[in-house]
Amino acid sequence: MTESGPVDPDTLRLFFALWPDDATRDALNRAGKWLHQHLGGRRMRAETLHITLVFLGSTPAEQLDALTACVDAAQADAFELVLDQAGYWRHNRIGWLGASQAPPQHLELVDAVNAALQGAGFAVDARPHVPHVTLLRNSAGGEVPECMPVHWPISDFVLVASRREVDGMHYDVIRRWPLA
Ligand code: 2AM
Repeated sequence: MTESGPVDPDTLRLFFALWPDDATRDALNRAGKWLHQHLGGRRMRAETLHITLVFLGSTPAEQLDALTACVDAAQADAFELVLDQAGYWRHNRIGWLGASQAPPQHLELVDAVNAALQGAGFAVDARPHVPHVTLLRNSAGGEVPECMPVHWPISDFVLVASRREVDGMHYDVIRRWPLA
């Protein structure tokens, strides 16, 4: 993951994401506190919690208009995501909350955004999408308990620019698209 490096005002670090409403954010933040008691590590700040749909990384700012225009054509339906599984990935020391069964609408949304981007000539990540909210970083891991499900009503998706500041990553939602 490349989140650091020199700041270039002509380059944006971008990703498409699901951004929680206030009630879902509270529920995710509570899940983060709970998982932290089991796995330790560094909790993500409440205002940063999200699910990445498509990661773009460094993108020239001059491509922003073309990027948002092509995604205007991506169509997908609203849905509810049930995050019912906590987990830990040793390779990146992340503690996460995810869906044991991602609904088809979620995968269709990821496919629609990827297809729109590819059609406009943007390079997208070829790795399979694993929907998850990162709750903890730098965790040593441990036994992952059963979790209380978080029900997240999804009615839109967003484009986010990330900035590294002294107190950690900051995410600016720069565009929002409603789902049908
Ligand atoms: P993570 O939480 O699993 O690390 C902003 O950095 C968001 O983009 C995070 O949700 C992060 O996922 C994801 N991300 C960062 N680098 C990535 C990469 N190289 N490929 C895919 N997703 C990435």
